[in-house]
Amino acid sequence: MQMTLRWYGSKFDTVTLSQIRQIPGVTGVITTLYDTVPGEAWAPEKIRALRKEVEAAGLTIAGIESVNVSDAIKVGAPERDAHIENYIKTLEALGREDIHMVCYNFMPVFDWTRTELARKRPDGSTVLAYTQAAVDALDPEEMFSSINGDMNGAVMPGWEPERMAKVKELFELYKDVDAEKLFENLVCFLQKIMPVCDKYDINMAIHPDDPAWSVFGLPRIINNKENILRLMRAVDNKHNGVTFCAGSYGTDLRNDLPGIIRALEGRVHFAHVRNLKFNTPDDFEEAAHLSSDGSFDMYEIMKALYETGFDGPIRPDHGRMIWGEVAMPGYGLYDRALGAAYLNGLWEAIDKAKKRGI
Ligand SMILES: [Mn+2]
Repeated sequence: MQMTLRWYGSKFDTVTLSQIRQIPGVTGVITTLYDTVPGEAWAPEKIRALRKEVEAAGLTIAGIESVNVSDAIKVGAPERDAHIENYIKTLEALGREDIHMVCYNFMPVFDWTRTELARKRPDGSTVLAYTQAAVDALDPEEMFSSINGDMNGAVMPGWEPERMAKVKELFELYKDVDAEKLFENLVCFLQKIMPVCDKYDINMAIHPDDPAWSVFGLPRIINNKENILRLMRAVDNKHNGVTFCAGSYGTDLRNDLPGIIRALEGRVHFAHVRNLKFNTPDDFEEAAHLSSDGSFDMYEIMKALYETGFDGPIRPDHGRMIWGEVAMPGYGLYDRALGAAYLNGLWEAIDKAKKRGI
């Protein structure tokens, strides 16, 4: 595995590449071009410039999170074919820059959903949190304004104001798209991009839905073992793979996280490893990465990755806001650096125990 950190680019991130370079064991970043619009092809020279910037700091681009899929592709609108052609051009350009992992999601309208971006924990840190009662009491537009007020001036991916201004239109677009239709559109998209992925050895890694159930009546299709295995079988190509995100699959306590990893052996191309603390089954907050701070057994998650031969990029996920840091919620430096060190420690212990036959 390669330990990485998500980085939003020098224009948008409060964390610098030189800070990331000093986290022990972190050798790469997961990044993207933030001034692109889903459906457009990325300019090869911008990818080249981004790569040069990252490499000049002594790091590599370990993968892209994300090349976003347009709503037209998700709903099967008339512009779909043109957008898929552009997606293919983007993949070609990434392949030529020696980038071989692309994360994406197929969530309708909203990317991840949280109801609070700064819930206070007993240790004084603040974290992202979700409570179903709050979602049930809100309509989607109110949801956006309540989240937007709490972003520390940052723009969260998937929650861009221009996009949220059109929430009503977006809901309209998805009104005839049920889970089955969405799944069909996903399969169609993957079948069309697999040849270019084969040519450039690009591992596509679908991010699960977060939370792992329907929000505001919108369909969710990547949320448990059965559904993700169905997608793996529907497009049975190694390049059709998965981002294993502990904090997303883990929102549903019925999901057995190490079991999902083991069922996906050979198809997990990227891992987001973080911990959640459940107060009730539908109220959770993001915890420190350590097992003891949350509800997941992080050792078993790392062991399942190790034992299935996982060799892709991995990153700590949302961190708590600690030590007075002001940053994009979930994406400060300090707690994610602690997370990376902890995950590296677990990996080293598992690796040495295996090699010594313990
Ligand atoms: Mn994730």
